[in-house]
Amino acid sequence: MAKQLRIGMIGYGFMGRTHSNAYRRVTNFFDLEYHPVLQAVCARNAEQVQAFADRWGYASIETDWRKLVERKDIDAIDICTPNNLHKEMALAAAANGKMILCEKPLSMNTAEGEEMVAAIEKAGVANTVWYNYRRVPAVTLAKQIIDSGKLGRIFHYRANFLQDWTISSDLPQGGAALWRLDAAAAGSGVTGDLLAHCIDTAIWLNGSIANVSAMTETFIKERTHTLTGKVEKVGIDDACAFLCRFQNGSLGLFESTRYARGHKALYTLEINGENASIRWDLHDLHRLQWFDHRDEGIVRGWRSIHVTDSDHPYMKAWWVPGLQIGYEHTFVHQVADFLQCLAEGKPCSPTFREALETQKVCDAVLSSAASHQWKNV
Ligand code: SOE
Repeated sequence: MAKQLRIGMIGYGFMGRTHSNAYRRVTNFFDLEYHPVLQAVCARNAEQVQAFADRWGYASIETDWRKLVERKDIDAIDICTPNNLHKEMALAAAANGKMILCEKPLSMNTAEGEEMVAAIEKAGVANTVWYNYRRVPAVTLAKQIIDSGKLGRIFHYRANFLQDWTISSDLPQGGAALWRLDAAAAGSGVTGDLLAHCIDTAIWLNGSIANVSAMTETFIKERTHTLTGKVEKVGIDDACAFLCRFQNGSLGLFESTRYARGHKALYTLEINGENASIRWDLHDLHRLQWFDHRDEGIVRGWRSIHVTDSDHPYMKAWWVPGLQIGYEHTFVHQVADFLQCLAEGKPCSPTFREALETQKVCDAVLSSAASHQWKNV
């Protein structure tokens, strides 16, 4: 008989949908001791949250998240709200002994993140942060290849996350869909929203970042605020680029913007070692590009590995070799890993503590951009 993990989710936006889909599908594909149960979903608008609950199969609703975290019939709280609410919710959930799955980035800044780490470690509750791109099979495969030492000494790490959806100056800031443009809700712009993904993957693949030199720009300085109706200053970074040194001596180059016309979610990464290089591109997420200098000269070149074989990470659980999976599956993988770790009594990466490392890099990036100086992480 499966053990139940009763989920109470707060928020039902884009991430609420990806997480709900993952909870619903995970046990159809993965053999797990724990099975998620969609116990309750919480948001302020009763009518809308009920409609969400009906669509996704949640057994009940709440309109006050404090009630949700106190409920005895909930084992884990999933925080899918704007970033400014993560800390308060995580502290309350931890105080009530709940496990926590928190959307990225962990917090608004390092200070908040430290409080959250202290609280969950004191409570001793299982926790994870949804940095989903680690769990694209091709990215997990990159991790396995790098860890096997095949690349040799690492020289360079390069990552981009490019979008174009905020170019119009008519786009307001704040409110349900556009809180990412409001510094009070998001903490930062592309640094916390997009580069945080790149940084999380980079630290996972290539180790800690020692120091950074960054520049940011806010191209549209004022936008109407949805909540006040007034034209207000924009406090987020629209674009950010930074250089860094990793602890292993390699050099990093990162760029993110929401002003790269034509790019919708172009997350790319590349790592160059003395023997070999790896490239990956979210728009072609099931492929890993591989170049090995040790191949015989006349056939040496970039290989495109179609990461769909049953010996590739996660793929055994899905269809048959050659048939690819996509974006939503990364969230299914994260739930599968969380439940598996729970059964084994192990932490599920990235934990709050690991995600705090990303937060520290984000803070160093923003501080470097503001001061025009290199900053240690
Ligand atoms: C923003 O557009 C966004 O949805 C991010 O918030 C996500 O984290 C990223 O995966 C895709 O882009």
